[in-house]
Amino acid sequence: LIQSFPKGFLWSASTSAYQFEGAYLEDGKALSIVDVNINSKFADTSITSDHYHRLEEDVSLMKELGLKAYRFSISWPRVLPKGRGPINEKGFAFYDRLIALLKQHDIEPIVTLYHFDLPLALQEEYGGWGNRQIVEDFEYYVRTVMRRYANDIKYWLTINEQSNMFLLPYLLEFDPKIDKQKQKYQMNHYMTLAHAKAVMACRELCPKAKIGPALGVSPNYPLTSNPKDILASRYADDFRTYFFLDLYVKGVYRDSVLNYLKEHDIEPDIHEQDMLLIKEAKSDFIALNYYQSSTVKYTQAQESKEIVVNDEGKKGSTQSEVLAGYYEVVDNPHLEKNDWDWYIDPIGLRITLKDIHERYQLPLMITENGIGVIEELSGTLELNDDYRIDYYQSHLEQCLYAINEGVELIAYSPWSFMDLLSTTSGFRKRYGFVYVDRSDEDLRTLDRYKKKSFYWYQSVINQNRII
Ligand code: BGP
Repeated sequence: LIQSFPKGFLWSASTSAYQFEGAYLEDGKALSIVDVNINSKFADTSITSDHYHRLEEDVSLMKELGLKAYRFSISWPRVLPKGRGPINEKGFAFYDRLIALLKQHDIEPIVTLYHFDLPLALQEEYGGWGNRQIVEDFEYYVRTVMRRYANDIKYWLTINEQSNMFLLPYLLEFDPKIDKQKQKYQMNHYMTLAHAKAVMACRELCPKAKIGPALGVSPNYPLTSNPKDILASRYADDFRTYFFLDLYVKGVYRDSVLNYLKEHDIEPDIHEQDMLLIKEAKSDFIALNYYQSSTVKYTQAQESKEIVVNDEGKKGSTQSEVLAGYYEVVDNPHLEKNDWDWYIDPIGLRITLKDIHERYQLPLMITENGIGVIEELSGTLELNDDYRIDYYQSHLEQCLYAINEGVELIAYSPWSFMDLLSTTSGFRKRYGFVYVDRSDEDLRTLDRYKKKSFYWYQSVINQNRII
């Protein structure tokens, strides 16, 4: 195995606005749907890691880590508090400073345009992603951002985890009067159009930049060699991964999913021009968020079930998804999992990279990969997160195998640069290379401490190889 990564490889790390910035009502920022819908069970969402007030310190840590790139998201309600209309200059000033600092330190910004944080104003006004109006408003937001940063940003990510917004219960708001599945597929159609509008805006406003989606992916293994389980695994791949990628890359609705939508009478409202736009707006690369694999078996269940997330970190409390007639998600006896029932499966990453490369023939980025753990500083203010080093080491090794076999992997951006608010579980579930001194209940000093993995990642970047 060749140990080195390609020249110019983008060693990065990731965060997102609502999980990292804090200051959720400061300097003119308005609330987003995630600010109000997520996590209040554990930690409030107003301060998170206080990055907004510690920008210089945090970028210095990125520099010290040796990052070649940094993935962050722009908060739509920070720059356009009402979702459209007047710009919030103070909100933009924060990103102006961040981008200028990154450039000063030769760190390439990778910008996510949408990371779950729809302006609450648009949800209240017309139902957010449930209304076609969202496509126009998203385009206005994207064009406003792209005009401002046309010369600064080389890599744009459109929408974070369209697939998981679909799967997880709390990332979207639904109208209780309309069938939920129908709404989900309709919202998905509008998101796909919004993504396509962003791609077209990029072609026009930032012709030298590259743009693509950031999708949450897992391979779906069959539980046994029973052909019914094999079929279940293929369908799970269709519904959870290829459905989205076919729309982004090929501009088509996948037949198996379309058939399901027709049979259940939940086809979205698709205009003829929609498909022309979606087809025209081809992505330049595919960004992947990979945490774990999934295993499925055939099911005779008559009723579908949504996942019930294990947010407490009590092993075994996840209630898995069932798609009636197609597949049921089950345990994998061959893999270890963390306290939140997330399987640790580095080989699954190689399988995913190879598979997506072969199907879509586009450059790939890994925009999230990591392990959530309950952690406390020791008495000497150290944190020996060897498990995190092992996790990254083993996943990077699989990336190298994939690269050696022809996969064009251009970036690795683990989750997360620093401890931040978890989407499912508040502050107790930590992912960072840098520890933030706070708990769910107590804000403490909010000071930053480098974990052992920080120094490990620093050497990896420095040597451009795994060590
Ligand atoms: C992804 C999201 C991130 C992040 C990560 C970890 O789905 O894009 O925003 O939160 O998962 O998830 P969690 O925080 O729930 O452990």
